[in-house]
Order: sequence, then structure tokens, then C-alpha cells
Amino acid sequence: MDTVTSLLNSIADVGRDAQRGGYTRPVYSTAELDLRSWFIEQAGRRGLDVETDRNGIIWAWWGAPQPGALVTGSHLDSVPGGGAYDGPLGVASALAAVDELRSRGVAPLRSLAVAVFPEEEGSRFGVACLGSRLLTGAIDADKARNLRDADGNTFAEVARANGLDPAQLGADPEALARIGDFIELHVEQGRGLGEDGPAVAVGSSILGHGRWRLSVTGEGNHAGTTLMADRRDPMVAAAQIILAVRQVAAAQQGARATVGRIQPVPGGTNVIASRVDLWLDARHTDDAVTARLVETIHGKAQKIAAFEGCAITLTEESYSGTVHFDPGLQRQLENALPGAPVLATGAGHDAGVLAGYVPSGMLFIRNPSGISHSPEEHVEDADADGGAAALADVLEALL
Ligand code: HGY
Ligand code: MN
Ligand code: MN
Ligand code: MN
Repeated sequence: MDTVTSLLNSIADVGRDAQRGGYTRPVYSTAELDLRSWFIEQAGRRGLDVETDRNGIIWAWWGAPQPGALVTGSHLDSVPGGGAYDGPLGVASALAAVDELRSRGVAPLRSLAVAVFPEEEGSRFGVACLGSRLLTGAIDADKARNLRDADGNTFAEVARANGLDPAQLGADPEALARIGDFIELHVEQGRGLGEDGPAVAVGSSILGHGRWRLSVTGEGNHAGTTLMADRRDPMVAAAQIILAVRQVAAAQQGARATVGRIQPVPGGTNVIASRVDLWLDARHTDDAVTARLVETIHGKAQKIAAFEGCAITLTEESYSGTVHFDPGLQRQLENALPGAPVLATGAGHDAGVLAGYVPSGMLFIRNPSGISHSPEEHVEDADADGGAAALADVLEALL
């Protein structure tokens, strides 16, 4: 019987990023494909029936695929330079929980599936939770097909190269109906679980969050021959916009806004950029506040751009409103794990997308670093293994 720790150790070398540290495992990269193969092999070893659906979601079935099944799982893709646990912890824990349930002699009254969702981070095609959004129809299939990665490949092209039929991407009511309840176990991504208390929490809600692209267009030119007074430099505008983002978010109670990615075009040391794209990630529990926040940022960005002689456009790439997990299911999780704290999270998850369609819930495992989306993300071995046992408790109560 594998432990979560031994399962994670077996993939510890996959997708390591020597430059950034941690792991870089974008969807359908060699690293993520290796992890998908690893998962299929692990599921096969357990006698689970594996299928990949038309949106690239992998399902491993204990019992026949049927409507109303209990489903657990997470994702295997990562942000650039991410930690070892965001995603894989939930997948490895699901496999270990299956082992645990079997060793307890549990005879499920309904089928159980372990699911792996592609492109949860949106780090390749820009839209987080793309797999669950496609499954549920939360994203228009045409919009998804036309998403592009940094190399200009469309999602449709990459999906085809990975054995999917681009025409078949999108809402899959039959597959969705098979989810009776969905449980995602995940590393906690803040300091919600202290050293002395329990290592497992039950999730209550997900902060509303979205992504917007700001494109600032100026005039590309020569760094040596263009007088300072003659420039229309979008980098200078972008720098001020980033400061404005912080200022606007800091003035709004409970808001979080981040520019974590910026791309100058063409991007040369001795070149005044012609365009700069920057991506805004903004979050707040009140969707109306987030909308106002983005509007305020847009207004400031327009003024800044105009002052620098630049033009600006703002495009929403994705948005997910605040999610409260199914109260009935949450109560069942709390009952299965007496004493477990109840935690809200500021991070998005496939469980959050699915919650709009089927009862969904989450478990969070202590992260003593309080850091995530970074190599510093950490889970103690004992907590990881305890987490899988807690997941088994929850699944046993729900099966
Ligand atoms: O960005 C997020 O909130 C998540 O970790 N996908
Ligand atoms: Mn995650
Ligand atoms: Mn993440
Ligand atoms: Mn020259």
C-alpha cells in the first residue's frame, strides 16, 4: 500500500524547474503528460478503470461509471515554479484513500471515481480550471478552442495533438451527471492551520476572482537615439499601472490584486517596447466590489497611458464569483472529521467551478510555510498521510 508521501516521492523529479526552483508542469507539457501517465499507471495498479473524456479529464473508476457517483481528485498541472503539493497532493491522497478504504474493507454503495482535471492553473492558456469549465459548460467551447499559449498554439491544436477531438470539446452533461458529490483535497495556501491545531480543515468558501489583460500600446523605438521627451514608452505606463493596482486594492478592505506577469513586445534591452501586456488578478468576496475595483484600475490605467502617449485596452479573460460550498455536504464533512476547523480560501479550485452544478466540498491540509505558488510550499509527511486518512473517512461516510 502506497502512502501519499511515497506517491509524491515517486514524482518528485518530474517537471523540476532548475531556473525558477520548484516545479513547472503546464498542461500537456512533457512534465504534465508524464504525471498523467503516472496517474493512469497508479490507477491501473489498483484495478481502477481509466478513461479520458472529451475534455481531457481523466477518470479512474472503482465501480461502474454511473450517474450520482462520489468523485474526488484535483489537478497535476502547476504554475511556473510552483510547489510540489498544489494539485498532486489531492490526486495522490485520492489514490491513497482508495487503498485505505479497501484495507478497511469498505464495500461502496455507489461508484467512486478519482478525477484529474487539466489546466487548473490556467498557466498555459490563461483560463484557470479550464477542464472543469469545459465539462460544465462554464466556458464557451469556441472561446476555449481559440485560447492561445505563449507560443501561439491554440488550445484546439494542442488538444488535437493530445488525442482529443477539438470539435468535441465543451459541455458534457453525461459526464457531469456522473458526479453526485465532488470532494477536492488540497494543500492549504495560507496560514489558516496553525502548528498546534488539527492538520485538516473543511472548506467553506472560495473568494471571487478573475483575470484581466491590460495591453498598453506605445511606439517601439531605439533606446539610444530616442530622446526622453520623444518617447511613448508603454513600459513606463505599465510601471505606474502596477503601482496603481496596489494602491487601489490596498484602499479596499478585503481586496487582493496582483500583477504577476508582464510581457513587453518585442522585449529587448536596447529597445523601447511597442506594446506591453500585463495581467491583473483581482479577488474579493463581493463580486460587485471586484467589478468596481477593476473599473477603478481601468480608469487610472487609461489616464496613465494617455499621459505617456499610449493607448490601452482591458480584456476580461475569466471570472468566477464567490463560491459557498454546498451546506449539506459541508456538514457531512464536518461530521466525518469532528474538530476540524472550517476555512475559507482565497485560491480558486475545480471544486469551486463544479460547485455551481453539483454538491462540492473541500479539505485543506496544513502548510506550515503559509506559502503557495512557490517552491516554499510545504506539507509535513505526517500531515499528508493523515490527510489521506481524513479523506478516506469522508469518502467512507459518503459512499
Ligand atoms: O489561482 C488560483 O487561485 C488557483 O491556485 N488556481
Ligand atoms: Mn490547486
Ligand atoms: Mn494553484
Ligand atoms: Mn541598432
